[in-house]
Amino acid sequence: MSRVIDVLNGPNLNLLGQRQPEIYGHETLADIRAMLENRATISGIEIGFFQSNHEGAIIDRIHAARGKADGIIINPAAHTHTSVAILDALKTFEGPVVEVHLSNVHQRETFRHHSYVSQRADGVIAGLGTLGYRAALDFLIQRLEA
Ligand code: CA2
Repeated sequence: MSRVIDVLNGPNLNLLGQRQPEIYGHETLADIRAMLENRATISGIEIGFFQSNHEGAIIDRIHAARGKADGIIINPAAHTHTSVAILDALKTFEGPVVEVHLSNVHQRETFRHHSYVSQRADGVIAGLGTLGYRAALDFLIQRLEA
């Protein structure tokens, strides 16, 4: 049975590549998805890919990943800094979780310095742009193959 990594993206990330390229770069979410799918295919892994502007939809997707996905990569976007509900949902997921941020949140406003999600994440990547998603996938593949 093929392994599945679910990649979840929070609010406004659908606009990636269209606004604020000085912070978030020029690549779109579709570019990230294609890059991850290419990498995953080599290892016979399936990528689930999801973006929502709604907190509840992200929580529903995390619940759906339980018993189905083997790992989660999540960029919760602004929910990172506010959402105990996403943290609680991730605590119900049994596999490894990597939290990714395109920007270096620690160089930005102080309200971005705290993440609720980090308490559950096995790893946290910030400031590497889209490469952060790729690094997260490499980590999860290595964990799955171990
Ligand atoms: O750096 C990241 O990946 C963030 O998770 C992005 C969030 C921000 O609230 C976090 O503090 C850090 C914001 C995502 C907004 O995405 C946009 C993309 C294009 C244009 C405008 C916003």
